[in-house]
Amino acid sequence: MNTKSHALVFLAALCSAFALTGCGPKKEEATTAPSTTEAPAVSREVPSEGRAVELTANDAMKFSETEIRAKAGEALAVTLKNVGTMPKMSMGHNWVLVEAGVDLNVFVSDASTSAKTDFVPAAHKNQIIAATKLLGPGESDTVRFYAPTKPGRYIYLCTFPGHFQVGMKGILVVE
Ligand SMILES: [Cu+2]
Repeated sequence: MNTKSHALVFLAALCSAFALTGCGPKKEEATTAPSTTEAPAVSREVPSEGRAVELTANDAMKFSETEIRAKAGEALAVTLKNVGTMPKMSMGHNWVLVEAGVDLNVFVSDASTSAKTDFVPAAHKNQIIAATKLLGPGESDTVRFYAPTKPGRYIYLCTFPGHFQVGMKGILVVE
């Protein structure tokens, strides 16, 4: 009798411990549904909507579009979809638009050591106009931003180590 009630007390304690540590439903990451987020390392004004521009990235380390045209100051909503099948750890992709005049060698070198921030170099955040999340196979992300007000050619790239060097880049032409 005594043992039994002890067991019950123990069980009750165990249950409340679980309740405290949280056994509730876990938040699941959507892997296929497009998500709209603000850029991870950018603190700029974000338009509530923008002209949709869609690109894909693949296992061959190429963007489907290597040139995007926009009007100065235009609100854009760029969606990148990773249509590859290789794991994110070895073949992740993102889309990062940088300011004109940035030393890309330094930028890319710093990006390659920024694994903790998904290869978006925090030290260069002021040079980043927009950036999607780092995407695994089948994932997509949309980033909204205002195109620069100054006409010119702005480089975008994937900052996953080695991808820029093999040509995973393009140009936003602001007119
Ligand atoms: Cu890439």
